[in-house]
Amino acid sequence: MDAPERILVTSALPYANGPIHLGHLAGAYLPADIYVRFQKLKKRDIVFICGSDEHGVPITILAEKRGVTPKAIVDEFHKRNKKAFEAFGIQFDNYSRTSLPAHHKTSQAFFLKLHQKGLLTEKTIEQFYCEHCQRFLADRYVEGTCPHCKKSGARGDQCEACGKWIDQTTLIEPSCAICGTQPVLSKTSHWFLKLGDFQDQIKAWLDTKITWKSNVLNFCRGWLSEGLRDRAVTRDLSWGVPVPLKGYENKVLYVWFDAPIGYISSTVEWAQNIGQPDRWKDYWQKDDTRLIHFIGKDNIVFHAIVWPAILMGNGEYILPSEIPANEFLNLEGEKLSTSKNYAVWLEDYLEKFPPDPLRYTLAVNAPEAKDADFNWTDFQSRNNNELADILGNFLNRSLTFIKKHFQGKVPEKGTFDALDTQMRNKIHETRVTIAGCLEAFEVRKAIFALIDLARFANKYFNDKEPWLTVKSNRETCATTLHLCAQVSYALAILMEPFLPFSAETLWRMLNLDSDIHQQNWDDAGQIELPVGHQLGKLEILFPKIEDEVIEPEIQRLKQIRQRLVVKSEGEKDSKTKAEEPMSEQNANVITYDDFSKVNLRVAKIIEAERVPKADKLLKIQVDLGAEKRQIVAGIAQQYDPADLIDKLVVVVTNLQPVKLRGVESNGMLLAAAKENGELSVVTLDRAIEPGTTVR
Ligand code: B3M
Ligand code: ZN
Repeated sequence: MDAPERILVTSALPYANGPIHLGHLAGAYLPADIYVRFQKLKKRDIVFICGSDEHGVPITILAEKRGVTPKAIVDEFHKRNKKAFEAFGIQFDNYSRTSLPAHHKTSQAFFLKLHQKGLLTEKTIEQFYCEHCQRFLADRYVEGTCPHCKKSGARGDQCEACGKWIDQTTLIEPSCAICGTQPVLSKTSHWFLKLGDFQDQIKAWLDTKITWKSNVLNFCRGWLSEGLRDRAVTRDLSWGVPVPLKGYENKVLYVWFDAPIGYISSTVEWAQNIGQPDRWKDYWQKDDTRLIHFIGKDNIVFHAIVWPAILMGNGEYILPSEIPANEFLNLEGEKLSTSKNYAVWLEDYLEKFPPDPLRYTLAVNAPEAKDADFNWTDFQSRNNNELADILGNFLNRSLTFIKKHFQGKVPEKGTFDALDTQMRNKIHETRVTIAGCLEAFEVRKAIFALIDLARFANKYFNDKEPWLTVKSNRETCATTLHLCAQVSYALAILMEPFLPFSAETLWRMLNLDSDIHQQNWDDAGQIELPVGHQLGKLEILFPKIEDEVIEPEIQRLKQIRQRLVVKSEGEKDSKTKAEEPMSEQNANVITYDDFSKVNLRVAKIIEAERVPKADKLLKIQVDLGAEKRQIVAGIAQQYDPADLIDKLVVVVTNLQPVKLRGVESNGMLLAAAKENGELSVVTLDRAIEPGTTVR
């Protein structure tokens, strides 16, 4: 495919009703970020757009459960998710929010235009109404048994168990998600997009997309063969974009109507921020722009059918060029579940580990063609056996050798023998292979090619035996290490899209003061470090991850899995409430013996300080009467170290010690944890000797 004039990349706008987890990253964010970073190194005109999806029922339900406003929810998660993405190196050019007035205006204009063009139709339909809550139950406000697979816990829009879309009135034993009351059917009016009218147009358009991934095309074919039907684009809710029509003052646009328009609003905001307010039009209205939507597979129908129909109906915008949808990521062999807390949350991960090993593991296991699995053992071995032992090892041994035997300066290059030439050619090949894979959205193959270059380079180093030639043939030795320095330079550029933080460190080690993120992709293997160039200070790029830090992560997930098995055996028909966190009631009962295994003691805090680069962690020294101990606690956002001194707290003393951010923690401090992550340390209400048992 010819290079387009410009590229607009979007990642699905995450709902601002919870934190980001690994499943999100693997599907819509990391592959997009890798692609965009690569295209930026290729010096393409490209913009990467995202933002929070701040409307919809998942948000209002959570707000009601917490007794706060939807605005409080989205404010919190917008901020947290934006920060977590940044810390993970996902470099959006703009991260907007759909609750902004500008987005409301754009969405309303879209709606009105379709309305004026006769592409919407009004219908009076029957909907469930909860007489207790006195309102219509939109989407997930109603739950029941799925009419297709007969599993309980299906919601008014979709069944999670079988994935089928549901007409809420067909739910068996429906109940209100908030109060549990059985709702009644009542009449209400809504506007529908006449999607059926777009059947031929959508089909003809999709028929031209022969290079699209088969998962996307098959999914669409399924929908088309059933015949596209009109879809309601308004809802009986008070949170969302108000419907701009008389008589609809109490209704809002359906979240899936306004959310994709959020891509446009976010691009408009980006253009304003860079001081070129009309620039967004180039990306949305010029035919020589390639529009690429990175999404997870659950979003295919919206992006490949409904959204293009809305764009066709509007007529002023280009259509998506590519929709590289990914399959799902499982966790330790089980389906991820946010409501059961069976997930690895990005914020938690970043408290304990650096970003790049996760970027690497998720890229190697990208769920491109089928569902994939993340497990901690694999994560650990990918880091230790591949990043550290292959990539890190090559860089470390080469650069250390140059430091030791060539005063840290890039050695002279002599004549190349066959092996040298092979090594040099391998750099070129790898650059071309990775580029080809990334153009085709094949992140897995691309990262395999990267690690393969490092593997080849290690073998080259071994075969050249520079530790012998340094004495026997210094010119050959210099040539070998000259080439190793050039491979290191090329590796820094080639790894930037995948491992941007390590690429930065490597750039520093090579003593280059330019910005690695601004380099030119095609320089890898072409531009060389000059002979005599002085290397910088060497660092370990990929520290090994020890069993003792991985074990607690494995155990946490295992415990949740066990609890879920007990739960699903024990309560076949009881109703599951939407977004219900694991509560004490449904966790299984333990015996007194189990409880007595936990050793709890009174401790007095004698010292506390922040852990560098971990904004949640405090390093605390406690007095336990007979001994003193160090504990790392995740309370730095609620407590100033100074305020903790002399506090009497409760500590679990017989936990296996762990290392958090490289700092040993020998025990756990008890704290009350609110759902929003806020913590309150458990203290004693009178002076008790440190070391006293707590029961
Ligand atoms: N917020 C759904 C999701 O997070 C939705 C994506 C919107 S993209 C326009 O899966
Ligand atoms: Zn109710």
